[in-house]
Amino acid sequence: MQLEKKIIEQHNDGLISGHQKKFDYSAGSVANINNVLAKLAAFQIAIPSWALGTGGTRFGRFSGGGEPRSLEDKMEDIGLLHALNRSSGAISLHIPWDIPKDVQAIKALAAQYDLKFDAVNSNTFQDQPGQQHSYKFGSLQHVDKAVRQQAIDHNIEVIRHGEALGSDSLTVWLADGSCFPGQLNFRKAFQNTLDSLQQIYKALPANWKMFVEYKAFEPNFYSITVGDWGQSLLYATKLGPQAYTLVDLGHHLPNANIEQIVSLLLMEGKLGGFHFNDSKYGDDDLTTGSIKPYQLFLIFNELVDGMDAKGMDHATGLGWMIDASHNVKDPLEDLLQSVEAIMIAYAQALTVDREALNKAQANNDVVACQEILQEAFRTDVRPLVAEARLRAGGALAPVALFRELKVREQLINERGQKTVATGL
Ligand code: PSV
Ligand code: MN
Ligand code: MN
Repeated sequence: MQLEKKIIEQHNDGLISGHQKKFDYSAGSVANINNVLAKLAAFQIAIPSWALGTGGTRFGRFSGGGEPRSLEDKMEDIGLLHALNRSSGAISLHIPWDIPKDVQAIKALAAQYDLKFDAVNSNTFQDQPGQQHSYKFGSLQHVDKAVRQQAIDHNIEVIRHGEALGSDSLTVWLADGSCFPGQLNFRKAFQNTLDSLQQIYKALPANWKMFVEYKAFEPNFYSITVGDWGQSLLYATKLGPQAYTLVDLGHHLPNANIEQIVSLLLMEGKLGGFHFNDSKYGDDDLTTGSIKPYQLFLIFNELVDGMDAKGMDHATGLGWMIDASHNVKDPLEDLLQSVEAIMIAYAQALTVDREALNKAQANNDVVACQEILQEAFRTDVRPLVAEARLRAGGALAPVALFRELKVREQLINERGQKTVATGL
């Protein structure tokens, strides 16, 4: 199904007077409101192809019905999200789950839904049917050169798929590591991984970026070979100017100061992009902003400050992607909530009185610093985000419209109750 403009306009007509009052009030206190609205409208967050079905847990999976059965269905879902919020104009593919059968047809579909192809992701954390060597003991780090070569070849194949579609970045996340002390020689594992990444790096087209994603633990629980931002930065630095660190918010040990990590990576020109999600304990992959919205705001505060200092364009300077999926919500409603939370945090960060903050910091006025940040965080910027969406042709209340139109019921009618997407 594709949402007609007319339907969105009718929905907006019903809400416009209430919205206008809220927007006028909020806009009154924002300097450069048109500038803020233009930045919000330009900001696009890629949707991962694997988040469109209900996520499983280690203990079970409770499918929701009408889930995408193919890459075409996944794109249809993201097309719906983008029509509703005008901020989800990109898809991130995971290979081999999403290998296109007909590249030209997939590109035409992307154009129809107004979608770009974001980073392509390789998968050496699972064995695929018919695969010659197993990744049980790692992939790019493996003690056996033949296994490493298989994983290198896979990553190069992923780059080629991405090239054909018009993507311009590769995200490498490795489950490589060890579960028990003594299992692995850390230095050899690092050297093997670096050597493998170098082979992949050589295959990158000149305009491409490689994102090296780190994760503290899971599925290996004693050591992970790209376990934190320091290790990722080490790889990215040794690899060269096309390699960057990717920050997945759920991949840190509890209470890590992610905003400080982001600030320094950005300062060093080595921050590549994000996987947004939220968590209480580990890599929980919960809806972005559902647990720690203040942390999300503080991250965006560093991003806006750091990107402005370098004259970087917010929308295109880094890779913005969601990496969340779970068990109990409608995946599409969940993604609408994640995108909204990201847009709110970004809008709050855009409205921070930076001059006053700089002054307060220079005077060691700790109280004023907190007041300035919390003034922005506690101001309701939702009308600004809604106005940017309205001007871009989206819906004033995306989740409400999704429910009014009974989108899920329509997808179930179209695809069936028991459908399974390829993926996790
Ligand atoms: C791993 O936990 C991760 O965050 C990586 O980004 C993977 O590519 C993704 O999840 C899907 O498994
Ligand atoms: Mn991730
Ligand atoms: Mn993860």
